Amino acid sequence: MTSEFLEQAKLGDRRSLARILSALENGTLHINDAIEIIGGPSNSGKGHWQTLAITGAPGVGKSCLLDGLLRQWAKKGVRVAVLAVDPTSPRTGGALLGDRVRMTVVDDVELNDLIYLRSVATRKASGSVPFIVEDMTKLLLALGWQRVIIETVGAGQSEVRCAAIADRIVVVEGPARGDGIQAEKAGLLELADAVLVNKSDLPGAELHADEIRESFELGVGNAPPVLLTSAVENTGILEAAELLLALSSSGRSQRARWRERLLSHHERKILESPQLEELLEKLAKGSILLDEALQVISGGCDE
Ligand SMILES: Nc1nc2c(ncn2[C@@H]2O[C@H](COP(=O)(O)OP(=O)(O)OP(=O)(O)O)[C@@H](O)[C@H]2O)c(=O)[nH]1
Ligand SMILES: [Mg+2]
Repeated sequence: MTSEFLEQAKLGDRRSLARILSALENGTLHINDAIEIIGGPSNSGKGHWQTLAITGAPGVGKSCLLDGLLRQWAKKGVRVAVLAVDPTSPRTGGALLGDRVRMTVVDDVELNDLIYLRSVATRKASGSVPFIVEDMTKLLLALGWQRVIIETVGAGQSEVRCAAIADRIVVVEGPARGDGIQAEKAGLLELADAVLVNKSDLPGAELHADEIRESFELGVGNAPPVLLTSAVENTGILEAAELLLALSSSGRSQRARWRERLLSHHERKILESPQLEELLEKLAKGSILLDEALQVISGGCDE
């Protein structure tokens, strides 16, 4: 049954694709099995990025911006799939419908063949969300989608890790709010390959762009580009779409990103260890030490 759905999904059938992605989400299908059936990645990437994360505070305009960017990319014939991580943000309380309204590009019959939108229901997910996103991304690429965009709110560890699985990270900001660049924001900006300061139609956007550029001057090497955009007035979108499509990785973001990936994979190894239950039992009884348990999980135990 699975192979039939995969076959159909590869031919472009959206319902089959949705089913397969749900199976990954529910843990009833393992990504390696899916890839084996598909016969390996059909998408070699040709030197450009394949996955890009769009991240930033709730309500900065990520979805609206993405709508404009997708339109530009689709016009160039690029096939793009979007994974929106937990669009049921507290701000909008169940925004999947809201996102459908924002993503007007999916109603454009000339372009929507080239676009696929999918939300990742973090509350329903049975495993760790960054891994589910990573697996879904691999599957979409293997099925022939050229680029995968991950939209995630840039707050909270799990969300930042979802961004860190991507080849490139774009941080979306809003106009200045008078609080400068505090620690949490600096942490997110550290991961950025590019920054879009959105809502440039509102006061304070240029000021904030300058603040960010200034903060980047302190680092070594090339600073990531900082662009002003307005999703509602459709300004700066064309430039942003061009820039992002060919975006190279900022050397500066590499360390921060690999740190997140390393932590994610460490966690995955623990959560997916076949001995996990047994080890938890032993730890609870006090019959082994934490170090010993870690050793078993990492395969470093020769018993
Ligand atoms: N003035 C102005 N408002 C904007 C702009 N872009 C988005 N908005 C508004 O900002 C609000 C949030 O936009 P979204 O695109 O949903 O923001 P988001 O970052 O995707 O939000 P979450 O997914 O909930 O984190 C909406 O009411 C938009 O109309 C812009 O460029 N200028
Ligand atoms: Mg959104």
